Amino acid sequence: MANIVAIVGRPNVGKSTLFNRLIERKQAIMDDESGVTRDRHYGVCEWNGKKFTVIDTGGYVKGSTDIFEGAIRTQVQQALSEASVILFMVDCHTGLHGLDEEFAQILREVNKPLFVVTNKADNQKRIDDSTEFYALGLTDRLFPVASSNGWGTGDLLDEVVKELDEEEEESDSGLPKIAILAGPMRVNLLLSMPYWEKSAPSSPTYPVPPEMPSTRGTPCLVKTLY
Ligand SMILES: Nc1nc2c(ncn2[C@@H]2O[C@H](COP(=O)(O)OP(=O)(O)OP(=O)(O)O)[C@@H](O)[C@H]2O)c(=O)[nH]1
Ligand SMILES: [Mg+2]
Repeated sequence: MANIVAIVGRPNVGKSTLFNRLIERKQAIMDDESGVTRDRHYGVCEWNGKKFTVIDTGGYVKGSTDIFEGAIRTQVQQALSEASVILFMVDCHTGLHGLDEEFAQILREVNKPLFVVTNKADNQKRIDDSTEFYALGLTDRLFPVASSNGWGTGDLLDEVVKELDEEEEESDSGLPKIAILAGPMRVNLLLSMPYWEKSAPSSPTYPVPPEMPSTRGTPCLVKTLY
């Protein structure tokens, strides 16, 4: 199984801030405003020689009829099913929130290694206040961190990598890749894309290398999807 760590939690707790720190890039948008992340973001983290994929998700709001919040819920469910380890992020500055409790109910049904990450532990008082999240009854693996400056993230990662497979990632990026070898018409049909040119610029189309085996028809494209 691929080594995938998903960061989930209610809006505005600092999921994207932790994600960016883990992948050491400012890839996901971080903001004071809630609901900034709407899609899943994938990146690669390496810790103690182990490479793994990290997923940043949108802030989960249960039961809302808002169309965007509904879409975020779907994205979060997908991330939970892909993940091998789950980081449930909460905010120890705001304290235990009703949405944390609602999300905890969902996580109780997911049988995967779980860590509660109490973010915004910027000072000793907040570190101490983090213990209130034991009341969620999810796990005793609770880690106060300050994602904005990285405090505590090393101790968290030390434990997270223990849950990951030893097996090395096959690709350099660690991201899932699908190669499709076929004539353009067939692949376009499969992907419901009118033209290769209209596909995402980040998923390039390559000419078939000469050493690739031929299929019936005229194989001419290898597409790598991220
Ligand atoms: N004080 C403090 N603020 C932080 C910390 N980590 C993140 N923040 C702030 O919290 C706010 C929300 O951060 P985001 O990373 O956008 O939060 P998010 O959970 O991804 O938010 P959504 O995408 O809306 O769900 C931003 O203003 C961050 O700067 C931290 O360790 N300490
Ligand atoms: Mg975000």
